[in-house]
Amino acid sequence: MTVLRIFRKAAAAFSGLPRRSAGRLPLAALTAAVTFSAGALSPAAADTDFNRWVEGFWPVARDAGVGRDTYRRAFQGVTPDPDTIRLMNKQSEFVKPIWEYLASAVSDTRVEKGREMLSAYAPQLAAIEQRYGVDREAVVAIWGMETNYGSFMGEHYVVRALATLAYAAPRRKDFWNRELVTALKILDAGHVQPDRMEGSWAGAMGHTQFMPSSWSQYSSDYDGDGRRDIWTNIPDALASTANYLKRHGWQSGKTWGYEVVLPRGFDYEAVDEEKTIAAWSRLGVSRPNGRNFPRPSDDAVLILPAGASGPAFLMLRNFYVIKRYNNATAYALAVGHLADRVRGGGPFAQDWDKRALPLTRSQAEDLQTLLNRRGFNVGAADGRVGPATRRGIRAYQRSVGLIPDGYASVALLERISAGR
Ligand SMILES: [Ca+2]
Repeated sequence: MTVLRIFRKAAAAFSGLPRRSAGRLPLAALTAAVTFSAGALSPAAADTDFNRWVEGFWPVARDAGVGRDTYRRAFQGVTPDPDTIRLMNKQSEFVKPIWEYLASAVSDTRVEKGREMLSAYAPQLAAIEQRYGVDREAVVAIWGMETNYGSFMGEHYVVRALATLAYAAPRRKDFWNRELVTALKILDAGHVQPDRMEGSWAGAMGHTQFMPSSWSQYSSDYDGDGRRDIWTNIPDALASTANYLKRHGWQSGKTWGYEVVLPRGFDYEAVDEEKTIAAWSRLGVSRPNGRNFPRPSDDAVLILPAGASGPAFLMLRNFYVIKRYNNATAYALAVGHLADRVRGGGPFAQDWDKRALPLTRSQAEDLQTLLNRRGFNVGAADGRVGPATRRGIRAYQRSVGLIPDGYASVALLERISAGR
């Protein structure tokens, strides 16, 4: 699952995740990719090598039940995908500030279009809501986030993208092999024609950007024509998204979370903890504009996506279900907020503090190294800010009398670099 999520994340970067520009090319990249990008072999020679690989892969597909004709049609004229080669080793360096990400992910245009889709597919969405218990706005919001309501599905032929990865990716060959076999089985069963099997450079497919393995487990045949067609049949795709959320534990009739306001003198030790909403209320946590929490007994986690100077949120179970679609806080917050906006809600009440810039990957590595050196053990310095790093940051913040919000900001790095 972890691998799947990493690559779904990579795939979704092209449909609206925090966009990160090119960073360092790791040494591991200098394998098969060189064959195409740096001219170690001529393109023709590379294609011959690829063709041999395609022939060699046939027994694997055959043993999985793929027909010879399907295989031949699927690979007709297929060459390695240069976009996939270029992007498969790209390291993310920049982390887009969450306010910039949200501004583009939940733009007025996307909100407007979401409302149009809600009305255009009203009967289907009502039936899907009834069947899966997932509210229509959440389904539409994921559709909007993944492919801008089907206007951008990636334009890559899925078999080509996955075969390129199975052939040339320096790591996780088994994963790509399995995804490719599954994609071929989808063609073999006639769910979609090869020329319509569109997806991202990393094989996330159709309106909902499912990897083939997700398609196998979670796709749905809404109209009952025997095909689970997430590429050209919008109700099939929307039902598949609802099914995915339901199967990952979506709680019917509940929201994803709430924007909240923290009281003066709030004890930030409670950040990242889970308590009932009633318990949060007792600590003085409230909703902006005097609104009530509808269900005080729900459990919720308090998060500060950009530190103590930005908006705060109480996240319910459904927020973490959305993260199963794409394991990024910014993504899940954007989906939840887009759903609320599509439903008629307004923008967040609190402003982001745009000075609270997040760290790039290499800056995060530097911060981790410095924290380790100062005795705040955060584990390996890998440039990824996870729970261990946040714990270390909080311990450091406490030790120097800062608000322990655990946020890895540029200001924090500057301070610790200066030896303070
Ligand atoms: Ca169908």
